[in-house]
Amino acid sequence: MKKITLPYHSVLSRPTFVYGVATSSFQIEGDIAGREPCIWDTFCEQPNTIKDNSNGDTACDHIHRWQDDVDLICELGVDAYRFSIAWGRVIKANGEINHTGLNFYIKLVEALAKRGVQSHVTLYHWDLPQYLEDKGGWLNRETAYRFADYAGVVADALGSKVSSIATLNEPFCSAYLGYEAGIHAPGPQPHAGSRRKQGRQAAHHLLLAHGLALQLLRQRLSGQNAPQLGVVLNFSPCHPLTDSTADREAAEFAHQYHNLWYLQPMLTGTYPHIHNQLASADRPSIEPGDMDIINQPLDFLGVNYYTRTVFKANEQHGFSDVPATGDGLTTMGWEVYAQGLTEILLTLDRQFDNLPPIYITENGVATDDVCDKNEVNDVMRVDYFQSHLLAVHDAIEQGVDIRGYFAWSLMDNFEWAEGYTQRFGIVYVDYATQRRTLKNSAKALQQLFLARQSQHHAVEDIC
Ligand code: IFM
Repeated sequence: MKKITLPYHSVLSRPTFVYGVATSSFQIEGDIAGREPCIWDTFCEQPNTIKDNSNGDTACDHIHRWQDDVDLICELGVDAYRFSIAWGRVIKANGEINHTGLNFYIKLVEALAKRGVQSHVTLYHWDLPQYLEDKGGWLNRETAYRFADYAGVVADALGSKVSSIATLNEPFCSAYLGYEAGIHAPGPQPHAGSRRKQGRQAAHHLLLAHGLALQLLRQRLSGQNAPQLGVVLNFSPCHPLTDSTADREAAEFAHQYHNLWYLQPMLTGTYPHIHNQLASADRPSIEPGDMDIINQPLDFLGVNYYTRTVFKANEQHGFSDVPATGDGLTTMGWEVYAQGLTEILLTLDRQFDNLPPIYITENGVATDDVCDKNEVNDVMRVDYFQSHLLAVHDAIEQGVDIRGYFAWSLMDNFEWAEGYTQRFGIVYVDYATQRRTLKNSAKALQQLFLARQSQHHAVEDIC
């Protein structure tokens, strides 16, 4: 079986570097009866939205199997587990708290803590309650205020028990894929302006939600047990297809549109300058004071990285992406491009002098896994983790402050518009029986984590 090895002097080998695995609520929980329906339940019911016509009704049935899943997480030897809370499992349509739902997360966090595993919580990983979508969803400014209310409830219940709270996961996907490209829930809305306008408006309200929630979390959670507060964003280096000026400008436009549109307002209170190049009808409505609310201090930035993106000029939209070709693509059709992780980390580090410490909050690959006699030999995933961990090492060596790494994902799960056709897990899920099997990549990571722990204990003994 292939192993993952790290340079032995690396920060990545130190006990203070946090290793974990990640999931999200809608992708694994199931149990729709225990929560309010969300935009993904509605989206899955529409024809031609999900590749295999599936939904999240059962997913990995984590709600019923969470104790076994906690055992699995602990068996891996991780320091931390990153998961999200389903807003609609915690706040009912009438605004009351769903105590059964909230207790589920409290029990989960307590069970992890008992076994020495940190909880890293994300408040919003795309499952907006349908009752809020019915009032306009992220196109309605009020949703941002409801998000802050929800954040307050989670802060009171869990704030002192978790290591970190991230407001949003990948608002790019919620805004751009959801409203602008229309391939994710809820899809573009009739009578709400151009798609670009909808995408930009949704993004602005997500940013506002982030700022309002952070202000409130910061007020309520201080002192010794206060968790680190931050956000999780996805990044992909944007490369031009050719060296032509038009393609290079297209790649720069895409970089600002996709990578900087969220981080820059959070860190500086300003949108990237292509904001001014957009037609005025496509720009988001911004109220006085919004940018100051969005610009809150961050304790950490979560970076999700999967691949790079190549762009070419497109007269109508300014840029269009060029699908990857060639050998060695993942089953998502994505190129394996580990050096892109070092590149984007350095780019951000050089651009923002107030960049907070970074956690790699997602990194992983979908492959064609087959479970044969209880073995899944996912060599490509082992290689992927190996090369991307070395890319993190390179970024650290060049001065980027990176504190942890979370593999995406703990287990195979509902991959949004791809349904269950894509397997990102380090644990194989047989959906017919819900049986979990450690893939060889899980065993390789396990060896790495356990060896690091025993090294640490050995040093402690000597001291
Ligand atoms: O599965 C998703 C996750 O929900 C968000 N980041 C990207 C992953 C892989 O597409």
